[in-house]
Amino acid sequence: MRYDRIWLDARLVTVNPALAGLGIVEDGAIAAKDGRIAYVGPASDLPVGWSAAETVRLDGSWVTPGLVDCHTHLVYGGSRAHEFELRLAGASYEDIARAGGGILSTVKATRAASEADLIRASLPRLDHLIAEGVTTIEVKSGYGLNRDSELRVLRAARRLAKERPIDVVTSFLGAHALPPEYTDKDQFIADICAMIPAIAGEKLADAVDAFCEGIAFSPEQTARVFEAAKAAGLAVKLHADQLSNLHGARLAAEHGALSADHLEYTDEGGAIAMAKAGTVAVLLPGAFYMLREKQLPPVDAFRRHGVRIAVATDCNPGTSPLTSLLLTMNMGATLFRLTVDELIAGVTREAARALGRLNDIGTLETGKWCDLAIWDIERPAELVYRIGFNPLFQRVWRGA
Ligand code: DI6
Ligand code: FE
Repeated sequence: MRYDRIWLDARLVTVNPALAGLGIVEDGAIAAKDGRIAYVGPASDLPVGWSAAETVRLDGSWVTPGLVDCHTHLVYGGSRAHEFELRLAGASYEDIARAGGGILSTVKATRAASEADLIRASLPRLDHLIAEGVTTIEVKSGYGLNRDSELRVLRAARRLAKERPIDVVTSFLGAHALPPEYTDKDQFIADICAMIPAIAGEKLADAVDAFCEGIAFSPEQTARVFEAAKAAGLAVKLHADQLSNLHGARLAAEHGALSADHLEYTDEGGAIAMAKAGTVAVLLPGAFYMLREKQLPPVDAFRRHGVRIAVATDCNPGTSPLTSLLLTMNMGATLFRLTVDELIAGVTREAARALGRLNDIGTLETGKWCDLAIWDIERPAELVYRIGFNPLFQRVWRGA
């Protein structure tokens, strides 16, 4: 067998579910051919007579799958740093929203931005994630809230994959907030549903998301969005039970959602429904931290019922201005008491599952894309333990 590239003397965190724990292989080798993994496993089991155009010796460095940030609102215009100052001075999220701030201030700035402006604003955020070994990112729309602006955000998100060596998965989050030109939420939902066929036709979105919450949209309105998505052949996911329990987790599960996200107020029934449907729980400790939330997501119920857990940055200008998946892992440990194994699986295998991409990425297994993060660490726990330190040695996307 002739490989394009082989990495030897590696310690592999394969996250292969057929192996125990994180699927660690000491004295491992991994080889790429045409961008995909052609061999992964103990160096001693390499096929006899292998050769490679390039051989890299890693001196015992750790290799994980490239990281997957499976929930972001990375593409937006403007900044909300001033609102953060107001909040520090005592203003509430609601005070700010009433004064025209909050989500709507980002909507205004996003609508005013060209596609080029949006790309320019998003690249530094993307580069920060890339510098920590992220090789796949999900990006949601939801700050445009009219046809033109939502399409522009989705196009900008797709363009990011041409500007950088990264895979971008997109979600249409038209049902994020009621824009100022509407008073009737049902009418807005009808108009959002009417946009979905064109978005699917142009392949601008891989999935449809919604914000099911008292301050956003009801379960009934969310269900209408899900039906429209299904009719257009798109997967669904949901911002569920973040600030109150509207049984969004159960609703998402009943619609076969890839994931339900946030979930602080989800109850045991929601966890059971998610387990049955195979809906991944995407936990977002950055938003929990930023909002000084007290209600913890029901991690034990998820574990008991076998719900898969992913973690993500939720990178957005209001409630999670976070562009570090490593810091997110640390927050997941300190705030949610997730284990190191859960967190590493949560930014690789389970994040890939939450995007419906597990066949292609998320673990080190033969046939998947050769997306790798190579780390200068002594043990995997260091990825979770350190705060504000980036031990990435090298990032590999599609074998190069
Ligand atoms: N949940 C959130 O926390 C954010 N969006 C959402 O669906 C809030 C976004 C913002 O304040 O801009
Ligand atoms: Fe979000």
